Parts: sequence; structure tokens; C-alpha cells
Amino acid sequence: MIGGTGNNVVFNQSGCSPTPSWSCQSNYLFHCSCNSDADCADGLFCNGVETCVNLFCNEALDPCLMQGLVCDEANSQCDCNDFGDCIDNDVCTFDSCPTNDQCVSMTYPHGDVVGPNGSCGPDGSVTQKDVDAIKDVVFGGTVPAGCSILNFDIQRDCELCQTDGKVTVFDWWAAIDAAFGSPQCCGSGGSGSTPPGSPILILDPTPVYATPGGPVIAWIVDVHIYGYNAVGGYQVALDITGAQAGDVQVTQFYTDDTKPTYVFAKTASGDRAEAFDTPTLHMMAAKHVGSANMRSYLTSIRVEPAPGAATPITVTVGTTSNSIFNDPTDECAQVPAGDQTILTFD
Ligand SMILES: [Ca+2]
Ligand SMILES: [Ca+2]
Ligand SMILES: [Ca+2]
Repeated sequence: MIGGTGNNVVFNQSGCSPTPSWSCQSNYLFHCSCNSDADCADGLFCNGVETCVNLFCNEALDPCLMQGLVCDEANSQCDCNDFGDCIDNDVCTFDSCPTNDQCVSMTYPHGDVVGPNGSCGPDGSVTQKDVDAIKDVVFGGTVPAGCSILNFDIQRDCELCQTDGKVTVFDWWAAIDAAFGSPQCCGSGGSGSTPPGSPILILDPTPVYATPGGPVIAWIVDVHIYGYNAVGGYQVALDITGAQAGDVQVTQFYTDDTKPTYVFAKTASGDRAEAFDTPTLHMMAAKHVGSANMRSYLTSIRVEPAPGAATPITVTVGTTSNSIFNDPTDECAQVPAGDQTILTFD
């Protein structure tokens, strides 16, 4: 507090007690002394609470800075800028900044993130609109105007009822559970107790020929699951290695739910499945509502050379550790990367 607006702030040695301390600035000897924190206080909220340390006043910091909020001197409070400033990591409250002033955290039905027209914020019930809004974010879309993406983080991967700072299929699945009357969090549901087992994934490739006996122009790779007690939802993630970048492409990523071994074959109503396919991530996610029916087939990809790529080409398709399963009570297991299959194009 060099400058002396507080109490008992002096600029000469006589004010120092018990021992004078000096500093040299611009050819003058200054001593700014204090005996208590109160001597240093300047009455302003937004530059923090000054303290007296070793007879010198220490400036403090903006009290709102660490919280990412904006200091409001007139009201001696920290104000929010947007909904993201207000996220409290409690999945049972919807956090907002309605007037760019104080954060508001309101209890809501778990997963109720949008209104009937898809606008940001709870409307009192979890419907398909809420499910779709979260799903859109999971698969690369944007949140409704005003919302923070973290408003859609309503569950932790593989663990119920906590946030984890990201919006994944688990958040989407939680909204489906809530919309279909089985909310898993916030007093209206509970965590599962079924051990998830130790699932493994098996890749089953089938060649596609240009003509009978002709060259292989594509491969269909089916993905099967074994060793899991009951599937409530799954996310299968694959990677392709071994070719020059761009030499092969995934031309289809789908689930053939007419296969008799399809994991949800017997009670298909209520299924939700989405493919998420980018140059670096090939992922299928599905969620089943209702009783589980353990079968083995999950999903398929079709892989073929990119137009103009020189053949022959050999690549490896493998499962990655981003593959995750949960059972009907949302107990879940991450599947270690495992099976690989080698594909050759003539
Ligand atoms: Ca919250
Ligand atoms: Ca809603
Ligand atoms: Ca999450």
C-alpha cells in the first residue's frame, strides 16, 4: 500500500515498530508500516483483503478471479458471465446464470436439460427432447443457446450420479433412463448391483468380392461380444492401422438388427443406436430400454480402399479401450483393447 490511503500508513522511519524496515525506490527511502490487517484495508471488495505482513501491507487479489467470475464492486459480490461459470458438479441441480449476476442452482428431474421446443433449461419433465439434446452433443452437435456444454454432463462414465466434465454416451444413456421412467440419480433411482462380467470383443471379417472368385474389394467386419452377463448399452470403438493414411476408408458403420444374434434382437423396441464415424474414431453406441436379452452380435463396419488407392493394401482393424458396456442397471465395464483382424485388398 505504498501511497498511503489506509490507516496508520507512514512514509518515514518513525512509524515503524518494533523494527524499522526500509526499501529504496526512485531515490527515496520509503517505509510503509502497519501493525494489523486493518491498517491496510482500503475498503474495496474487488482488490481483495489486504494483510499486514512483517510491517508491510500486502496487496490481495481479485476475490472472484480464481472462481472464474467477474467482480461486482457495487454489490461486493462475484458475478457470473454465463451458465458455465455456475456448474457446481452436482448432477441433481441445473446451474444457470439467468441475469448475468448471481448463479442459480435449481433442483430438477435428472436429465431435464431443455424445454419442449429444445430451448436451454429444465421444464419439469424428461422427454425425448432432453434425450435428443444430449445425444446431439455426444455426437458432435452444439448445445442450445445459453446452455453450457457442462449442463449436459449429468453422469460420470461407468459411475453413477457424478459429473466428469464431459458429455458421452453415459450422459445420453442417463437421459434415456430418465425419459423412460427409470431415472438413475437424484432420489428417484439407484445404482445397479449386477456384476458386469468380463466382456471380450471378437472381430469376424467377411470378404466382399467384385465378382464370384474375383478380387476382394471390401471387408465387412462384424463385432461380437462374449462373457457379459447382460447388456443394457454399449459403445464399440475400433481403429484401423497399417495402411498409408487415406488408403482405406470406412464406408459403412451400422448395426444390422435383423440378425438373429443381435444383442437386443428379441425386444428391439426402445433401442437407440448411433454411429459416430470420423477419420480417427469409428464408434457405435447403443442403448436398450427394457429387459436385457443377451446375444452376441453388436455392430458391423464395411472397409474398402479409397478411390484411386494403389492395391494391394493390408490393414489391421482392432478394438480399442474406448469400448464400454453397461448392464441394465448401468453397472459398466471398459473392455481392454484386444482382438485384431488383418484385412487384405487385392
Ligand atoms: Ca449442478
Ligand atoms: Ca425437459
Ligand atoms: Ca458425463
